[in-house]
Amino acid sequence: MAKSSPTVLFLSLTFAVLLFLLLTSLPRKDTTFHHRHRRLNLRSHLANSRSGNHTSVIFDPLIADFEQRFEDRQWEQDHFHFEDSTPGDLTEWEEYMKAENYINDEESYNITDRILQLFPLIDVSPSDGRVSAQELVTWHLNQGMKQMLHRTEREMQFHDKNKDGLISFSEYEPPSWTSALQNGKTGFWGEEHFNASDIDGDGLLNLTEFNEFLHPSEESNPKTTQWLCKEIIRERDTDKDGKLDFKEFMTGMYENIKDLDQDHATSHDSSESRSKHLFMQLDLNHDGYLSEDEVIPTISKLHPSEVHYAKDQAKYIMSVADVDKDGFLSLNEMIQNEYAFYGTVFQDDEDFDYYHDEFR
Ligand SMILES: *[C@@H]1O[C@H](CO)[C@@H](O)[C@H](O)[C@H]1NC(C)=O
Ligand SMILES: *[C@@H]1O[C@H](CO)[C@@H](O)[C@H](O)[C@H]1NC(C)=O
Ligand SMILES: *[C@@H]1O[C@H](CO)[C@@H](O)[C@H](O)[C@H]1NC(C)=O
Ligand SMILES: *[C@@H]1O[C@H](CO)[C@@H](O)[C@H](O)[C@H]1NC(C)=O
Ligand SMILES: [Ca+2]
Ligand SMILES: [Ca+2]
Repeated sequence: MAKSSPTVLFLSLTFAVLLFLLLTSLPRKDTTFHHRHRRLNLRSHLANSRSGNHTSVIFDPLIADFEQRFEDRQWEQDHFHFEDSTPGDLTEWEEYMKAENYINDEESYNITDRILQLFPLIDVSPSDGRVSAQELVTWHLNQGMKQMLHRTEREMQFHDKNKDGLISFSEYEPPSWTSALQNGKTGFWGEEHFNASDIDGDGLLNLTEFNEFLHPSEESNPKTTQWLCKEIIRERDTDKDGKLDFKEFMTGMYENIKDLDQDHATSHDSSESRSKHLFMQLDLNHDGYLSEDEVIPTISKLHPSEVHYAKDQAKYIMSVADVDKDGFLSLNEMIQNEYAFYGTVFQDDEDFDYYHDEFR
């Protein structure tokens, strides 16, 4: 058989062309278009706050503004039953899609640029060209508190019937989803709770006080902390003696707070001795009961505050983006792992075949 047979030449050429096509089509999917597999989604806190769920804090204030706008609109419709749209307006769905398309278009919303702009705002204590875990926690906490205060202002408008900028207990009507918890004086949104948030005791809540009323776990005012402790005991105090014995502690509390016991977390003790150990740690005066003062350390587990969520988020981001594991994020690490910061709003579009088709 001749070496230069035209058939062999044809076959090897065909093979080469096929190989070329295969090689050029593969990397396109995995690298070049990598980022486009991810789509940022706007969400609503409203659905979650209705069921008492906490949603994660948004890293970029620009995205938070978008979400807030939709949330406000949804909230208005829920509370004031506004018409969905007046003629000529875009419908809510159209505006929503417009905003989502905006933040998913690299020309209009450039994530790398956003990180470049936000970096100096996060890197502040000290401004040393790298972001520490603590700086990340502070950033998320500040964003979370800002978003929380905005929602409180909105609630305030709704409840403030006489428009004096203050809420009286008779003006306040708890949202319908809490009706099961409500029995007038005690319990969340009851009169005792209201009074505890009324820092200066004038019978009216201003914005600061109302914000604390809606978020008692932020524990900024000692009266609220004291009320919360009373409530923690009341909910679990089956024999109604005003304190928790070991049995009540085990039935109503231990499961949710067991990782408070840091020094025992890694030991191999039996679970019974671990729970006894934690109970004894909390029972400061060793009388065999937990009193209101003694359950203060359990608040952070039973009613997690914004700090808790901010820490969780910072921990997650550090685990993904601190590539050299030096405990800091360099600007480069942030840009290389930019989607880690948008973890709360992006969705891998594996589930979204529509976008697969569009980008392939
Ligand atoms: C709230 O969280 C619970 C448990 O994590 C979940 O089952 C429920 O679907 C969530 N509710 C909403 C509205 O997301
Ligand atoms: C996004 O911004 C970066 C940094 O300024 C730039 O290098 C990149 O080309 C921009 N991308 C687009 C699609 O404009
Ligand atoms: C709340 O405070 C008001 C006075 O501002 C008082 O009249 C009322 O009895 C208090 N309610 C409770 C449940 O402590
Ligand atoms: C609300 O009242 C408290 C207590 O008097 C005060 O510390 C706080 O600054 C007030 N907040 C606003 C927004 O006026
Ligand atoms: Ca005790
Ligand atoms: Ca690092």
